[in-house]
Amino acid sequence: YVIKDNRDSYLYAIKLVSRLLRNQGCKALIADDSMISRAVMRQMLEKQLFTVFEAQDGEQALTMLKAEQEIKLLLTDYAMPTMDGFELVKAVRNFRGRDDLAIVGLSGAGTHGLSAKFIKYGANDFLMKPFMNEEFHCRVMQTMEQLNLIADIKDYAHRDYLTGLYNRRYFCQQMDKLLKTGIQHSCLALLDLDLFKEINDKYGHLGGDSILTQVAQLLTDSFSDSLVSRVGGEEFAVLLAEQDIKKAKATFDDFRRKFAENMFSIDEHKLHCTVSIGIARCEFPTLSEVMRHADKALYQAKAQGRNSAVG
Ligand code: GH3
Ligand code: MG
Ligand code: MG
Ligand code: MG
Repeated sequence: YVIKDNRDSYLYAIKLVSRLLRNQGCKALIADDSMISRAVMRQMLEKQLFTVFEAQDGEQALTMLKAEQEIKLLLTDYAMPTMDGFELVKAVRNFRGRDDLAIVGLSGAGTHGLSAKFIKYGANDFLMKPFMNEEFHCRVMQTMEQLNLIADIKDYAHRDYLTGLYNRRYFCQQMDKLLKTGIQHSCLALLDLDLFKEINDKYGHLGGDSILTQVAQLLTDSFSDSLVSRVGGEEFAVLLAEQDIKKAKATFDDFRRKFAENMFSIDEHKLHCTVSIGIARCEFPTLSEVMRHADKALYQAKAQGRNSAVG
């Protein structure tokens, strides 16, 4: 890329590089029956830092997309043997949404009207062959930027701003889905920090915030394979893949002990905190019932003097 020596193009170059870097590690699939076309596109995609896969027809591409969930970009020709580009796009959109896979359709000259059809079937954009390198570059970058923006927006919607944990909205959505497919083999724990108001009173709201961030880190370190969420101000939920509630209780008792021994810090102050935990089996059909049982157990943990786990 040519970068002229002035401030605007310098800033543009920085933007371009940061966009390109987001492609690093991204997988792209080229579906085209022409070996030459595939080679040309491969070279350009590799320049854009993609890891490139190739398919010679629609059917082969479909098989690869089913096997490889990590492919984020599909470039597909229209005219191919066994399954054409339209059929491919239609079939792919049944299991890969626009928030998950970007598709650019391609076709040779003299096939007017194909762009609209490609887009109707679910492609994000269209390129006429032979294309200019610059147009290819711009369209691919723009399509990827849209995909990345959707990923960013989803992340904002699903995560809690302070701690980076999943938020209550995402937690409820996931739990509703999981309860429908059956998670009787799991237990849900609700964790509520003990006497957190006192921490806020003593160290201020920012001090309290810092503790919440440290708690989130402790939770993700301790339950890396579980769905961990911040479901309220100083309330957290952990979905543990453990059928036996006694074993789940033992796991959370260990965590509670570790939590009480942990040295938290607010600026130069060092302090200990405790947490109360209520555990319920996910054996009820709705989230509100599971939550009600976990909440009841949590209430009991508070009533029996806090710093305890009840299940
Ligand atoms: P208990 O042991 O009974 O749970 O006592 P508690 O003081 O923790 O009581 P309660 O659950 O009623 O109070 C929670 C406090 O958490 C109240 C609120 O000011 C504080 N809090 C909620 N969200 C945040 C937050 O985002 N940051 C900070 N710093 N504090 C928060
Ligand atoms: Mg072709
Ligand atoms: Mg609370
Ligand atoms: Mg509390």
